[in-house]
Order: sequence, then C-alpha cells, then structure tokens
Amino acid sequence: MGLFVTFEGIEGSGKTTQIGLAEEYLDRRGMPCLRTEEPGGAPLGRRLRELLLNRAPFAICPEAELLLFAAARAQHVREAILPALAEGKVVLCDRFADATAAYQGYARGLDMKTVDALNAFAMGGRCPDLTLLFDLPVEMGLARARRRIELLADEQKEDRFEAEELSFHQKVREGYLLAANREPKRFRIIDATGAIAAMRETVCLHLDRALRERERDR
Ligand code: Z5A
Repeated sequence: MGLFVTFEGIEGSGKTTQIGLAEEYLDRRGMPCLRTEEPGGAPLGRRLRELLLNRAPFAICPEAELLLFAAARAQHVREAILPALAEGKVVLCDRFADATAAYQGYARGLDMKTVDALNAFAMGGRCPDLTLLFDLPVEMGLARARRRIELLADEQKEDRFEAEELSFHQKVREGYLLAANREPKRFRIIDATGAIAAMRETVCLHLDRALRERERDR
C-alpha cells in the first residue's frame, strides 16, 4: 500500500534539503523508501526537465508548459511512483501536482478546471497521502535560491522560473496556501523561516504520524 508524501513550496523554501534529511531518517528506521522529484524521477521527465527549467532560445507558452509538466508526471507516476507504492515503500516526492496548480494554474493564470483535469489524468487516481508545504516570505526564499544558484556552473543553473517577477512568486505562494486551506487533512504547513534542524524535527513528527495512521488503517 505504501505511503505517498510530497514536499512543496516556493523556490528556496528548503524542501530539497528536508527531503534529503527525511530520506536519511527513514533509512535509519529501516523503512524502504523512494526519493524522487518532479520534473524528473524517470528518464522522460529528466529530458523534459532540461527543456522546462533551463533558459532556452525558444518560447514555451503557458499551455505548452502545463502539458509538458503533465506528460512528465504521467510517466513518472506509472514508471516509478505506483510500482514503489505497490511494494509498500514510502515515496518522498520533491514537488508534484500541487506545483502545477500553484505555478501554471494560480500564477500563470491558466484555467484551473483544465489544470485540475490534467493533473487528475496524469496522476492516474493516486493522490498524495500527505503534503508538506514549506512556507516562507518570497523575498527570503528567492534570496536563498539565488545564493545557491550563484555557486553553480552556467549549464547547471535551471533558473527559468527564478527569473520571473517577484509578483509571480507571490502568487505561487498564495496558490499553495489556498490549496492547503482547501485540503487541511492532506496538507501540513511548515514554517520554513526556521533553522534546518527545527524544520527536520517537524518533518519527522509528521512522517511518524502518517506512518502510524497507515499501520492503523491496514
Ligand atoms: N514547476 C512547475 O512550474 N510546475 C510543476 O508542475 C512542477 C515544477 C513539478 C523546479 O523545481 C521548478 O519547476 C520550480 C517550479 C517548477 N521553479 N521554481 N521556482 P525544483 O523543485 O527543482 O527547484 P526549486 O524550487 O527552484 O528548488 P530550490 O531552489 O532548490 O529550492 P528548495 O528545494 O525549496 O530549497 P533547498 O535547495 O533545500 O534550499 C535552497 C538553499 O537554501 C540552499 O542553499 C540551502 O542550503 C538553503 N537552506 C535550506 N533550508 C534552509 C534554512 N532553513 N535556513 C537557511 N537556509 C536554508
């Protein structure tokens, strides 16, 4: 049956750092887990990631962007996520369908019914059991992300979204918070302004609780 946990948040919110710590925590507890990411996580997604995240000398309109994220997800779910869940693993996924709703739906302004329908189609009926939303002011997240990007070589930068206006990232944050309000049972909002160690404690508490609930429901 497995447990499907997604990590979401604006850029620089610390979700990638926390997913690594969560993976270590589960490993130490002897829990089989799959750490994965979107876009990526399967060969098709890794190719699409290059197109979607690097600044490119061609245009990608919002509609095409939505379809490319959906295509990457459809393959990722069927090739990696569903098989891992069927093996009883804990799947830790860095971004998933909520990112599409926040970025392409809420921030780019695409029709939300279309976004929801495509998300449902790509997900093949499997929603996350738990979504950890790392929330912090946009200025703080972007400053962290920029510091990280500056240390990378040009070909590793993946900064097409980072180049968007501050107001775009503000909308992404609002979109995430609205989604969390709509589905309070699935989402847990984590204050991402805190120290890495304090955030890790909170993440582990939420994971422990979700694992206990999974055992109880078996
Ligand atoms: N996207 C989309 O539009 N639609 C979709 O459907 C999907 C994605 C799936 C790539 O995402 C882009 O794809 C994303 C949305 C879009 N673009 N944006 N924006 P990604 O997840 O691969 O990339 P990212 O969001 O840009 O990740 P990031 O910048 O690496 O941020 P992060 O993972 O949240 O943070 P981090 O890497 O853990 O930390 C960033 C830096 O801050 C790093 O130097 C850390 O050491 C530091 N850090 C971390 N935690 C702390 C704390 N607590 N205090 C101080 N410093 C910290």
